[in-house]
Amino acid sequence: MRKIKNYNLYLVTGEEYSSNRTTLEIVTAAINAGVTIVQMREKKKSFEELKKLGAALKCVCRENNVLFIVNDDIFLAKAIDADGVHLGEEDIKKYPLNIAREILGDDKIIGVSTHSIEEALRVSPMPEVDYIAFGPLFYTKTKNYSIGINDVREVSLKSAKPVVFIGGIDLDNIDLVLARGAKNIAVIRAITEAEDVEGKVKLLKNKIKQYENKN
Ligand code: 3NM
Repeated sequence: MRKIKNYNLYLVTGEEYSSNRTTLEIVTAAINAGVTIVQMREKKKSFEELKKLGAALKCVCRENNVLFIVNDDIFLAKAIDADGVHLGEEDIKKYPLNIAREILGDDKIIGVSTHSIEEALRVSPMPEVDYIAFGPLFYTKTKNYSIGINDVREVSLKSAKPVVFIGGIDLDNIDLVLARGAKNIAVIRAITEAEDVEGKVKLLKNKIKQYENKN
């Protein structure tokens, strides 16, 4: 269960970027069109609201064999029996990875955000870590900096675990990332802000497939 395969289109949710559609609507459409991992990341909802939404999202994910990851909160991930949790620096300060692993158990996926090549190469070999995210590559509304694409190739080659690239990725720049060896792409707005969510997912998936077929 814990092994993450490559060539995923990974949707991170964000109701504030969903143009008056619910996260459940966006996720359902995105899964229909081929998203393979979903992370629930809703910064404005309470624990109880997240528990309810999480249960519904997990249901759609499970029916479609899609991994369901919860952002930030180990206890929420455990409460809704998600497939795993995605942790940032602040989360790890509160609950070091060995504690997070103890709480979650061996079967759950732990992903960790990284923002530099040094951090990526330090974090990826840790035994508790199943994948890393690397970004933000491009300008994105949720961060006040971007790190660019210079290290995409090296991180792809040297990371001990699968890498999910994130941050401002959309159809107009995804080739720059994939051509440098990226195998997994995560997005919020490229999908949540799309007028035609299914159409957009299919286009992004096709890009990832093109590079998968080349390898
Ligand atoms: N984490 P969009 S970038 C949630 O680099 C998140 O750790 C990032 O949103 C990181 O695809 C990011 O809309 C935002 O740019 C991604």
